[in-house]
Amino acid sequence: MPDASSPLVAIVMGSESDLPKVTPAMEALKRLGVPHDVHVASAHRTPERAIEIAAQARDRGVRVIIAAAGGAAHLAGILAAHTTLPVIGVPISSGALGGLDALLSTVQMPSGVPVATVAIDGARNAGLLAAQIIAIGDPALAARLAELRREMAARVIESEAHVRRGGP
Ligand code: RP5
Repeated sequence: MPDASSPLVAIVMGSESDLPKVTPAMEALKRLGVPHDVHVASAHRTPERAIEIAAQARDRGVRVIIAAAGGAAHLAGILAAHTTLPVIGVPISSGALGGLDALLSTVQMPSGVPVATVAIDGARNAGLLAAQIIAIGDPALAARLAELRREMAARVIESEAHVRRGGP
């Protein structure tokens, strides 16, 4: 039975080796106060476990799933096939093709089973997008997201002043 501390976002990565590139999603969710948990499950090496995570997510109170994988990245797709929760795919750069393989494997879903795919190694945006989806029904979270945008804008404005003063 979900309670107030139950994870709202489940982050799934295909391998522990993906962790450094997935961490920005965790940091974004932590900054915004969105409870989340983390799983390692592979569409190819542990397909039953990946399916189980997707199939159980809604009953655990999860509202959005983030799926990060590299190479022939079928993780987001297999999770999306086993839940109607929104799935955000993060293609991870690795190997000979530098993430283009993962991007195409993640983004090119068949009609009827969507995966919202962010940029290669775009885990931070995946975390922010998950928070924005949840904020549709959470005004306090929406306010924290708006504050984050104001901080970002202030940094850009400050950087312009810095550049005009002569740069680094
Ligand atoms: C993918 O293969 C994983 O998501 C990872 O990006 C890549 C390499 O995995 P390891 O061989 O490092 O476990 O399934």
